[in-house]
Amino acid sequence: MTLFKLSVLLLRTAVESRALSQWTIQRRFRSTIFALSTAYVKSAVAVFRVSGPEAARVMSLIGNIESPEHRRAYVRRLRHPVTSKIIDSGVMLWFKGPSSFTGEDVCELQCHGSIAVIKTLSSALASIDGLRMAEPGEFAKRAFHNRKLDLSDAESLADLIDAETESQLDQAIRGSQLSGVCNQWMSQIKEAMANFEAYIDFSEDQDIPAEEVVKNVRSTLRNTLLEIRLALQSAPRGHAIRTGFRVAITGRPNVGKSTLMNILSQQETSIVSPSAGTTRDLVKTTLDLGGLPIVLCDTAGIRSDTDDAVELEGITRAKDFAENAHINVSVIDDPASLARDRGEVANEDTIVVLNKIDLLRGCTRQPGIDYAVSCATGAGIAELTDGIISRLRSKYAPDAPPLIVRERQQELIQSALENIEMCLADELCADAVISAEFLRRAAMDLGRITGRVETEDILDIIFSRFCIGK
Ligand SMILES: Nc1nc2c(ncn2[C@@H]2O[C@H](COP(=O)(O)OP(=O)(O)O)[C@@H](O)[C@H]2O)c(=O)[nH]1
Ligand SMILES: [Mg+2]
Repeated sequence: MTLFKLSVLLLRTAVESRALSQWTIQRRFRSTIFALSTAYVKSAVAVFRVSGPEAARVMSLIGNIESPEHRRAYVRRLRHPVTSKIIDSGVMLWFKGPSSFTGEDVCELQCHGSIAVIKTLSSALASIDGLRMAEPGEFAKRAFHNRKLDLSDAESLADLIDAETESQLDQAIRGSQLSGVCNQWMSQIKEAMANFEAYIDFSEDQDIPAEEVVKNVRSTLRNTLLEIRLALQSAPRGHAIRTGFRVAITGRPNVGKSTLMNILSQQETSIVSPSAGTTRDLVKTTLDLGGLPIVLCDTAGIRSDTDDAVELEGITRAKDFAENAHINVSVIDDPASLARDRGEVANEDTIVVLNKIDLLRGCTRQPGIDYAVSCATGAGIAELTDGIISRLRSKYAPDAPPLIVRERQQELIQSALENIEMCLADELCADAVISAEFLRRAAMDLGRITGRVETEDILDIIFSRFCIGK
């Protein structure tokens, strides 16, 4: 059984190591790429970026700058390299590789953000031999291959650019620390591996007790395990901050769900109508509530007295979305219907809102009603908004922003955790070869997060296996 397990492990790792070594092969980039780095809209300033071996020629042909100095800005008339016609006056910046974003020679061109200037400069750049327009993400890809960024850095950079709310910004900055943390975990795992390897190699000659090895490994990995578990706990929160907290608005037809949706999103997103069954599809909009990204969703009114197939499908979708939402805002317009409507949607995080208090006389507050509002007069809306924010904050956004934000990262870290746990499982620790193998797999998992399993690591991982049978 042990031999069988070992051969399966060896086979799988061999296949993975091959894939990884192909992944780390350094590609050489011969071409020089350029792109407009700012948006293609009329604006005060536009920036072009050029990267590659011909970047110096761009400085010369467009700005008449020979032998530029590293990190220096030159104010110049920008000329078309073929016609010599002046296109604009602007600033040209020079970054000598490898001290640049991509690690190659980079020239940055700042011009006026007029559409005509942008178009003419684009064609001027394209007319230079050896230059071509960059593909999406190609600058970052070159930075990765030239070891200026690792995969996890590139992911945080993308998150930083996509960030629309403060919490997404905080998280993108925190996410950029993930590669450092993974490298720390990796070196602790390698340290633990060394214990097993010493045991495998030398236990016959020197009397190394197995219990001693297991004890050392356990103490080396105790903190690593704790940190990994903690980081994994925050992963769902990280994912929610990146993609938005789902907030559903549910309730019976005509209670004012669509009206509330429009007030919260401050736009006419949903159709408001006195006739029941107007909203059928899920109507979603994204918004920033107190720095939190929210995906707010208006849903079909939930009722049983309809046999309209489309409406019934809408009701099914409404329930599905609301049951999986971070918060379900359940709207009623009659305090008496509370008992009946409660439990239509199974979601622990439900906020019950009594709407249309402008039409209600007497007591609108009663147990089970969290907020009483009027979408018509605006009464109570601010309190409701604060309530949604504080509910989300207390549950999903305490203290530090999460470290793990993507499913890819989460899966790899989860797999590393499982491999470490397998290694430490008592009966397995009895076999040092298998235990060490699990640690190697954990190290490979973490290496995939940054995309930087060093060639040395791969060689170690492959060749250390030849010690088996020594
Ligand atoms: N008086 C009053 N009418 C409201 C209020 N909120 C919504 N309505 C009206 O109730 C009707 C149904 O609203 P709607 O948002 O379409 O309800 P939904 O079916 O739950 O989406 C519309 O005629 C709205 O103008 C409110 O707070 N007070
Ligand atoms: Mg509606």
